[in-house]
Parts: sequence; C-alpha cells; structure tokens
Amino acid sequence: MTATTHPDFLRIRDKVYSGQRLSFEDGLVLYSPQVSLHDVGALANFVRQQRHGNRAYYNINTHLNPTNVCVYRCTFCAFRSDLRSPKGYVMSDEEILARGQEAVAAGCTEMHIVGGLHHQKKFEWYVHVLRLLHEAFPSLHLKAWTAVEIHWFQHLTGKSAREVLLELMDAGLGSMPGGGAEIFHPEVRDQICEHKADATAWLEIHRTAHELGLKTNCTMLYGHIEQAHHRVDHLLRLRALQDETGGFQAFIPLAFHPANTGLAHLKKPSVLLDLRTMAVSRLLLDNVPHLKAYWVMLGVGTAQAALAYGADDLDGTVRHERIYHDAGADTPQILTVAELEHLIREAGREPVERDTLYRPVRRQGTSWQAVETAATLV
Ligand code: V47
Repeated sequence: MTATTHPDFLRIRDKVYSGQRLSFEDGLVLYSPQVSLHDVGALANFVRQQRHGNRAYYNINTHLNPTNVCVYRCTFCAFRSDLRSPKGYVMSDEEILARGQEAVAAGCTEMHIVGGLHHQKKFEWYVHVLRLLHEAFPSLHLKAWTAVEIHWFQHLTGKSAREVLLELMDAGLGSMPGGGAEIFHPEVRDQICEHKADATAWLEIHRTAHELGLKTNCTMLYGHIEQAHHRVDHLLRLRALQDETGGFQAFIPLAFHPANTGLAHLKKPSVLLDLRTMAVSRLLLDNVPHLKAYWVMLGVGTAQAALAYGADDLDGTVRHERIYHDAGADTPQILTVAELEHLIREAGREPVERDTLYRPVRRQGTSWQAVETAATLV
C-alpha cells in the first residue's frame, strides 16, 4: 500500500472535499510520517486555491523593535537583553522618528512594532511610541505590541485589557501582531516561557481586541521541544476563538531558530516539518483567511515552496528585523518588491500588494491607496 492510499488520509480528504471540519485526531494523522507530505500539501493547496484562487499576497513593511531589554527570559529568545548588558538598547524619539521617515520614503504601508518588556519603562512610554509615529506619519499602519506586551501593560497599570487597548488605539494602534503565542499547552509553555501570559490570557486579550474591532494575527512557534499533539492542540485553540470572534486575519507558523538561545543544542526544524506544518495549519484552521509563509524565518526557498502547501502570503519586504537574525537566521534583511513578485510568479501565482488589512494596494511610487474589493472580504 502506498502512502497515497493511506485509509486515514482518504477519509480526511473526503471530509475536506465535502466541507467537513477536521478533528484533533485528524490533525495527528496529518502529522503522521505514514501520510505523505505530498498528499497533505496537495490537499492544503486545494483549500488555499478555493479561498484565494491564483492570488498570493505581500506587503511593503518595516520592523521597529524600540528596546530589547526584557524582564522575561524565554528560553527560545536570542533577542532579549538584561538591563545592564552592553547589548541592551532603548531607541530615542529621534531614532524612532527617523525609522518612520525611512519607512514612508520607502513606500511602506505598515510598521510592525514589538520589543522587550523594559524593567524601567512605564506603559506611557509604549503609548508615546505609537502617538509619536502616528502623528508624524498618519498613513503608516501601526501593527504593534503582542498580547504578551498587553498583559505586561495590565500588570504595570492595574487596568483591564480593554482599557489598555482603548488607550493604545487612541494613540494610533491599527492592529496587533500574532507573537507571544508560542505553544499554548502547559507541558511545553511551562518549560519555555513559564513566567509570561499563559494561553488563557493570550486568547482573552485577542478576544478583547476583536471585540473592540481590532484585527489581529496569530502564530505558533514550532520545531523545538513540542510534539505533534501540542501543535494540533494549539491550532484548535486558535480555531475555537476564531469561531467566536472572526478577528484573526492571518496565521503565521514560526520555525524555531536555535542559535544564541537557551535551546541552542536543538536542531532547526527540517524543511519537511516546515511544509507539513504549513499544510496541516491550512487544513485545521478552516476559519482563518490567510496563512503567511514568513520568509525571514523559513528561508526564501522554503517560503516560496510553501505557496504550494497552503500559504497565500509571503509577508513583506521587511527591513530592520532583529528577532530571528539575532537567533541565527541567514535570510537577507530586505527583499525588494521585484524579488517578492518574482518569487510569487515563479511559484505560478499572481502577486498582489496588500495593506495590513489585506486590501489590494494601488500605488504610484511611494504614494498608495488601499482598494476595497469583494475578493478581500474572504
Ligand atoms: O513570539 C522568538 C518568535 C515571535 C525566536 O503578526 C522566535 O504579522 C524562532 O510573532 N526562533 C515574534 N522564533 C514574531 C512574530 C511575528 C513575525 C512576523 C509577522 C507577525 C505578524 C508576527 O517570534 C515570538 C516568538 O514566537 N521567536 N525567538 C527564535 N529564536
């Protein structure tokens, strides 16, 4: 019997073709080496094609990490710094504004802002960073602060997530990135980041953000100490919240990079695990519109291949990325629009520049406009 005729896979394929939802057990089957990656990928590609046709998205964006000083010591993180370490930094207002200026001059539609939880910075400083950028560059969408940061701000201020988010929205917050989710299951979370927001807190903050009308992303950090059942559990917890709120726009599977971390003895996940995780995520997350193949983490070649395994988005041009490059990522700092479009076309798809909310962008040089179309409302 070849892997293609694996009876469990055929049963799952029939469920997908008939629009039935996959179960926890189905997720484990899809992760089983007895089921061929090719089959899982082809099924995920069928689902992607149904949702997005021949389109594959990218955006023109930049990253800003205003500080790397962090009270937490997540074992997987190479970016964080102690307060008094020579590596530690905090950006000045002038440096932050210069980054905004550079982004606008480069035609960016989005700034992705995350950083450390600085021992001596108050909530007001994090609000100030957004207000500074938003007032100077109102067209730049600020996708900022993960649920872990929001949880920290609640701790600093004694305010509810709702109050914290309303203040940040008033200062210019446009949406939230999906970081900090890692692996929700306590068997893993307690070993890699036991001190920070747990699964319940992370999900509750995203629920609150969605209730306030903010779109957010979600992630999963895989390829370290977790096993397949932890990943499937993680994906189903995200799916359950999405059933309630519909507020997640994109899921980004994040491949672990071990260099310079407390888990440096581990190997990087294989390309096979990268592609299988993308495909299984597309099949289990039947209610999340977009799947990002984040080329910075996956590597350019794997990200391009992932467009045939369920992904419909390559993220962006990206500049000033530090979190993965500190952890040994050997990808470039930037891809140009021409390079992104070439990667997408070579994969047989039609490139679509999008804004953060997945509206197609019409542009002339560095000035741009988002277009509302029925196709973006998937
Ligand atoms: O939460 C940290 C991960 C995340 C490492 O929402 C690491 O559009 C691998 O969430 N190896 C932050 N991963 C980044 C993130 C993200 C990235 C791109 C787009 C979006 C989006 C969100 O990075 C952290 C953690 O899971 N991370 N260290 C590491 N050594």
